[in-house]
Amino acid sequence: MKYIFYSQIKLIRVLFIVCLTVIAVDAKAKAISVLYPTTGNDVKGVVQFTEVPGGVLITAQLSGLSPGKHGFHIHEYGDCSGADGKTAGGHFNPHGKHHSGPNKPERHVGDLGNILADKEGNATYTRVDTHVTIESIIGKSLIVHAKEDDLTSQPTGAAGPRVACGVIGIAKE
Ligand SMILES: [Cu+2]
Ligand SMILES: [Zn+2]
Repeated sequence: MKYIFYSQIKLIRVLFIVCLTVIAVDAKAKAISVLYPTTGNDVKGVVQFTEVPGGVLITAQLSGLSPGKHGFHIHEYGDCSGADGKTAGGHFNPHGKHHSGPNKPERHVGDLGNILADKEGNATYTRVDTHVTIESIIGKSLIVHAKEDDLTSQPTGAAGPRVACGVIGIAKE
C-alpha cells in the first residue's frame, strides 16, 4: 500500500515535469521594437516579431514618412543614441553575406527590404521571414531609411539617411 502511494507521487511528479516542458516548447517567442525619429525627422512606429510555423512573422505600423518606399533593416547594434542613428552600425549580417532583397536565399539576415508609405506618410509591413530568428535579433535594432533600398547596392542598398531607430527587445508572449 505504502509502495503504491510513493509510486503515484513519483508519477505525478513526472507528469508535472512533462506538462511544464510542453508549455515551454509551445510558448511562442515574441520581440518588439518601438521606433523613434532621429534628429530632424518625425518617423515613429512599432515593429513586432512573432515565431510562426515556417519562420518569423514581422508586422510594422509606421507614421511620419515621406510617401514611397523606405529601406527597412535590422542593424547590428541596439544603440539608437546617435542623433543620426549611425550608432546602430551596419546591417545585421552574422553569416558574412552580401546585401540583397528579403526574398533572396543569400542576404544579410537584417535585409527586410522596403516599407511602402502612402500619401499620408503611413506604412504597414506584414511578412513571414525565413532568415530572422527571435533569439538572434534581441538587442539589435530596427532602422528605417529616408530612401528606397535598391536591394543591390553594397553594402546597404543605397537607402540614405536613417530616419527612425528602435532597439529590439523581448516582448510578452
Ligand atoms: Cu538600414
Ligand atoms: Zn543588407
